[in-house]
Amino acid sequence: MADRRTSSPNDLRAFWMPFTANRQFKKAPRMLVAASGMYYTSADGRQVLDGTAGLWCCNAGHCRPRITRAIQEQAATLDYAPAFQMGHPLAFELANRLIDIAPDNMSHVFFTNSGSESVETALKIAIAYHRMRGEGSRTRLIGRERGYHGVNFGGISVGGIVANRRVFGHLLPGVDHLPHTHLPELNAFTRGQPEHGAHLADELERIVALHGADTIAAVIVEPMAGSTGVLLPPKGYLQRLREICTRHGILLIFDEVITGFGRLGAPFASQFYGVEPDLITCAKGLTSGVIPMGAVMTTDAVHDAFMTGPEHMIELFHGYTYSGNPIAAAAGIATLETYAEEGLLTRAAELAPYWEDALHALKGLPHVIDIRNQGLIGAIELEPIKGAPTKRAFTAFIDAYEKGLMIRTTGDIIALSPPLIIDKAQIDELFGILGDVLRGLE
Ligand code: PXG
Repeated sequence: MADRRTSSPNDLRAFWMPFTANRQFKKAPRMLVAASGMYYTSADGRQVLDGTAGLWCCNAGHCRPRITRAIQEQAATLDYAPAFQMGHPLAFELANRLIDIAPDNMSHVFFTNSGSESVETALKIAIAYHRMRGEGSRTRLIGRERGYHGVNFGGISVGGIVANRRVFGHLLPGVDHLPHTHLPELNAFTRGQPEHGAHLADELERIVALHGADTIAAVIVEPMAGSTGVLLPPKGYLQRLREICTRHGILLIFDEVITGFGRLGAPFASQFYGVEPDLITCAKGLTSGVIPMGAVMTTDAVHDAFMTGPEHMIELFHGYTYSGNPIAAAAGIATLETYAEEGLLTRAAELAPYWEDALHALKGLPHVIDIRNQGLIGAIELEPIKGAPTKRAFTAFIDAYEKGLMIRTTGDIIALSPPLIIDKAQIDELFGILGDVLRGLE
């Protein structure tokens, strides 16, 4: 039998890869075989600096011993426990620890296995919440243009990325969208939060006037939109959104799948921006990306609305086989311990000025039309090649990988989100390579 650990499989046909140019990849595969700290090892034996924390998830860096050990020990102690009508201690412990670092108004946690599932869960809780309170007409969901909320039907319905929606039929009915907040003509090359655009939150008033507040269950936004190319909230925007939701009895959901767990310099973006939503979705950094796990956090008010009726009855008909899975919970606890021990949930705030200067020093390089940043996030927007959108950024991605740096691209935007353990020398290394890549672009 072939060695299953081989780094060069000889047949790539069966695996239909997610969000990947499958044919291009299979002609020139990019295989990773190991990782440690800030670096991947490629199949051809090169060290590749991780400029993206995997897919925005490995916030503690790679193969951290405490997390590895916790998973190994848990797998040998209690591998699985039924998630429904049974419990195990680690899921309760992780929920409590999450609430300890969450915004003050959060007090309950529902576990899922991914960001997409967290989004579906939050949307369902929002609609059911109103129903529980006798406001069953509130079923409408409001998302935002250029929003990304995962790939399931609820998430792509409230999401606003056309390629993720276009070929999948009618999606959910009763959904409307706020305008996105990307105003490059006013805000290009802003450091941190842009000055212009808070007024775009008032579009929610227009949507309320159009549909009636009594038909709207929730508004869902990413406090900082990651996938669509790092779109920061204009100053005052999130505050206004919060005020309008409160005034009309609409729940506000922050999708913190990317911003959760220290990315901006506080545990959650809600704390960073000083705005408290009614529900928070998270995943990714919850286990530093090591084991699939997500969560929805919510307030007493939302949770308690369900705690009525006879006590032997299930209050919320929703959940997953792997909700709060023991091995995922062990990974989550070890991850939060690693974050606490190393101060990682606030480290981005310390490094942000250095990061910002290094990133904005790329201004003036060929084709760079905007640079954006917050915490340990950065984006470089490139002028698209006429008639071939995305090609320039994709070329940069391949070239960076070959030069020893992992970046992400979306459209013609390069996104950066390194593990929160990155140090200043590695920031210099990252922007050194990226500068070379940009200077070489046609
Ligand atoms: N919400 C947000 C805000 C996300 O960013 C999801 C939900 C879905 O999470 P799952 O775990 O179902 O993938 C995400 C995921 C990228 C990139 O490069 C972003 C995500 C995933 C993969 C790549 O921008 N975001």
